[in-house]
Amino acid sequence: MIDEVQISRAIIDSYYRELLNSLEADVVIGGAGPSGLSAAFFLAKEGLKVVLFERNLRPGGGMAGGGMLFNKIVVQEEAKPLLELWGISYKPFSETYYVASSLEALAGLLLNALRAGAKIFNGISIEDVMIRNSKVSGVVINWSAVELAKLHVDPLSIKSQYVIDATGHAAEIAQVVARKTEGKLLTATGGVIGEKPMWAEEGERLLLINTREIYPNLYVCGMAANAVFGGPRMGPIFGGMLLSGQRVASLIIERQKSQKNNNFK
Ligand code: 48F
Repeated sequence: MIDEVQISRAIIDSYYRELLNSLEADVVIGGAGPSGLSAAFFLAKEGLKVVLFERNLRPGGGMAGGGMLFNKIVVQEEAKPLLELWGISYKPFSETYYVASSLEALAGLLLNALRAGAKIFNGISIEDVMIRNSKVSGVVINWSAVELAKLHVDPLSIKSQYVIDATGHAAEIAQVVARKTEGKLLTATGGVIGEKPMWAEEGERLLLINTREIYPNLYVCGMAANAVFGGPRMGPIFGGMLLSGQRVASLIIERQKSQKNNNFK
């Protein structure tokens, strides 16, 4: 016998438990695009408690659309090992370019991040942060449906040791912090400088340099990193996004390790 109420109970109970268990995290990530998912994978694989909030119904950000809805992505040599790590098939195209299905890339990355243990909540937006003693200490969330309908509904808060802004071109979390601290980001202006016009090679190069801490305990990766520091956009080459997620994860993992070592001294 199939009982509708039992189905409802199963969904509400398991979701509610997962959300309750996510109120305090090691790392909260805003945005499930390629860079956010890559960061989630590497952090969760290392055993950190990772909670990711994605505004849209479907994760993936700009990845599924490939280039102008041609659903393929291009990845350069440096990021090929990541495709292999996540079991994403690809084909070489000329000497140093590889092409993958944007759908397979998204599916492979998402599955790997989930299986590594990252908790991903879709349909929830980060609208604000918590700051204590001049350090980011968590995020403020609300249903995206509430945001879209402009309903006057107060949000809820999640505590986190680190927050990663992986919200893409809009760098939404960095924007909030810049505004609420009156320009205390670690950029030349103290604010979000804004992304520059398309230049794929320079954009990819700067992306990894720009992937870093931008306010105490707030990191930025992916397109948001170039938006914060004024780097160019790069279009549908995705290697940099995946490597940026890996880089932000390694910065946080190294920091965690050195803190632990210091505690033992
Ligand atoms: O834009 P997006 O894919 O960011 P990314 O990881 O990758 C950029 C590429 O897709 C592409 C590119 C490649 O060369 O330039 O654009 O940097 O994904 C960002 C995700 O963040 C979500 C948004 O819905 C998208 O899925 N997002 C944005 N703001 C918020 C958010 C927010 N305030 N709270 C939660 N999710």
